[in-house]
Amino acid sequence: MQSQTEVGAMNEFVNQELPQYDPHDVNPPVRPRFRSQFGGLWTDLSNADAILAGKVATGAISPSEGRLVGEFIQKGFVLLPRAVDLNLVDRVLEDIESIAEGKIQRKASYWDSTGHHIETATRENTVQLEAKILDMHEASDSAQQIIFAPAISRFLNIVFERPALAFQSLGFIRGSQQGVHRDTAFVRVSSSQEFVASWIALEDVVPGSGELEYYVGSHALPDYLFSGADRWVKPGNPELEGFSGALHEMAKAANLEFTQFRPKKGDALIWAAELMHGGSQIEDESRTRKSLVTHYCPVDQHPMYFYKGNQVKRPSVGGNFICAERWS
Ligand SMILES: O=C(O)CCC(=O)C(=O)O
Ligand SMILES: [Fe+2]
Repeated sequence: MQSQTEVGAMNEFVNQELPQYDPHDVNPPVRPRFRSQFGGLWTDLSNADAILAGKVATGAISPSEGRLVGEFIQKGFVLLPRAVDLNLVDRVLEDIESIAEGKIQRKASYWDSTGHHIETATRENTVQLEAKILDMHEASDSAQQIIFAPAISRFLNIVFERPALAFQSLGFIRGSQQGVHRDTAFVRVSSSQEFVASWIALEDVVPGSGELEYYVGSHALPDYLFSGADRWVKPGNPELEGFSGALHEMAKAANLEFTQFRPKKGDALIWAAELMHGGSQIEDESRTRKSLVTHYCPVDQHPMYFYKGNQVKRPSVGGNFICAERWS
């Protein structure tokens, strides 16, 4: 037996009024649809609220999980305070130290005065401009423990309705200072809207450190198409220069709130593929902003880098899976 509260979750949808319709028409008056022409998760469907209420009513998820997912549907992100055990965060920090010392081999992507590089991670290059340690989750059990911490894993499984595949992670020691973007322009997955990202704070984030920032509800704004039609941006497309500015304009025209994320160590934020976000300018050069960002899709989907071959999906924590890109 379900409790009254859970069954009650469905009430407002049971006798929902239908749009005006002609009963003799040969087509139905209701057509659930995705906002994006490229599809999405069930949380992106026009009837997501009814599906969510149904999950609560049938006991598939708890009322408090329902509230969390409701927020995600509406705002395009959700905060999971203290999602990760602090001892585990310390172990991930130790692994980052081992990566900087070369005891664990990982690549870092960074910029310097001579351009962009992807090279073996070192203490020096991991603090360069826009430096990220690539796919540390593949080499670190502790990283897998935190990217699939129980609260994160549960949330992923609810929005994906199946196990998650962590297919890309970026370890930051300093703020990224990346302009506002939507990950759907760059992160290529076979079903382009079916992924989310998590941002796990590896330390308390302080003002001026280049905080993550985002427009609340911006995932629901229209698709941004490159060359008028494309989901993904080709490297070197000159439109890329105006991308960030165009997104700021769209979000401002819709009067969306722009927020900076100042989490405590162990807090996690999960955002939808279409949320507009970026890294703010670093005001205080002495500040680090240690964080781990991970992109996940449902396990039956493939990141597009699979075309290179040799990639495998390996079982990981909580019934979820991991894979990683091969950087040659
Ligand atoms: O952490 C940041 O500053 C931004 C990271 C980001 O946008 C991403 O990895 O997709
Ligand atoms: Fe991003």
